[in-house]
Amino acid sequence: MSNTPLIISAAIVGAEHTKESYPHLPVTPGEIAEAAKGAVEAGASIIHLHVRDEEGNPTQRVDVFEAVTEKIRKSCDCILQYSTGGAVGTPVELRCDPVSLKPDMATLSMGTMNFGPEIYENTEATISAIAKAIMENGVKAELEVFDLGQLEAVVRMKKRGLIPEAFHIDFVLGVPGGMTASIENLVTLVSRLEKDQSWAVAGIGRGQLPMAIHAIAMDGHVRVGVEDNIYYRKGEMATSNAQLVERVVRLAGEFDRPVATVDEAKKLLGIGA
Ligand code: KMH
Ligand code: ZN
Repeated sequence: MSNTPLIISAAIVGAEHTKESYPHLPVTPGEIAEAAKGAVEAGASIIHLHVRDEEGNPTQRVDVFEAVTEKIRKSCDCILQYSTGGAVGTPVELRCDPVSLKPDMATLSMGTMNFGPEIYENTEATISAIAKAIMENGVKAELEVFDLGQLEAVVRMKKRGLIPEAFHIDFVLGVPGGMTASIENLVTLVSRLEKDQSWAVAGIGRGQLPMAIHAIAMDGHVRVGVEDNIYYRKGEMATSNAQLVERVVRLAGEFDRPVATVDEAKKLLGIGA
C-alpha cells in the first residue's frame, strides 16, 4: 500500500431516492449546497451531482444545474462532477445537456444493464454521444463501470477513439443487474486495469463500507453518499452525507492513508493541468 492521497467522492443526491424514502435527502438548491459543504468539510474532494426540479424529481435541466452549481461554488471548494446518467429512462439528449456548463468532471456509464426492475440504457451510440459532449467541452470523464463486460467495453471503445484517451474509473458495485459488491469482484476488476489507471469504488447499500475499506487498502479511491446507500449501519439511517464521509476519513487514518485535498485530487486526476 502506498500513501497516495485518498480521493473521497460524495454522491450526495442521486436520482432514485425521495424525501419519503429518505427524509434527509437534499433536493432544493440550498439543501444540495449545504450537503456539499458538509461533505467537503468532512473530507470529500469530489461532489458527484444530480439535481432535482421544483417538485423534487430528478432533472437534467441546465438552469437547475447552473443554479445549484452557483450555490455550491459559493459554499465550498470542490471538484464538481455532473451526472450524465440522470435517472433511468432520461433521454440521452437531456443527459448530455448540463455538460455544456463545463463542470470539472462528468460521468459516462459504460453499458446497458438491468437496474433493479428497470433498464438503464447505455448503447454504444449513447455512450459515444455523451463521450463526444464530454470531449468537446474539455471535461474530465469518470467512467461508471457496473460489471466486467463494461470494463471490456472501455478497452474496445478507447481503441476506436469513441471515449476520451484519459479518464478516471468508478466501479459501481451492488446494483441489482450489475456485479455484486464483493471483494473478489473488486480484485478482479482492478487486476484488469492498466498500470497507473486511477480508480474508485462505490458500493451500493451494505456494500458501501466493505468496498470503501478495500479501496483504501488497495490504493484506490472511494465514493460514498446517500445516492448509493442511505444507512449508516443495519437498521440505522445515515443522518447526512457528511456522516458517511467522516467514517471513510476515520478508516483512512487507521490505514495511514492521507485524505486528498481538492488541489491534490485535481493533480491526481489531471484536472486543470
Ligand atoms: N441514476 C442511475 C440510473 C451517473 O450518475 O452517472 C445512473 C447514475 C450514473 O447515477
Ligand atoms: Zn449518479
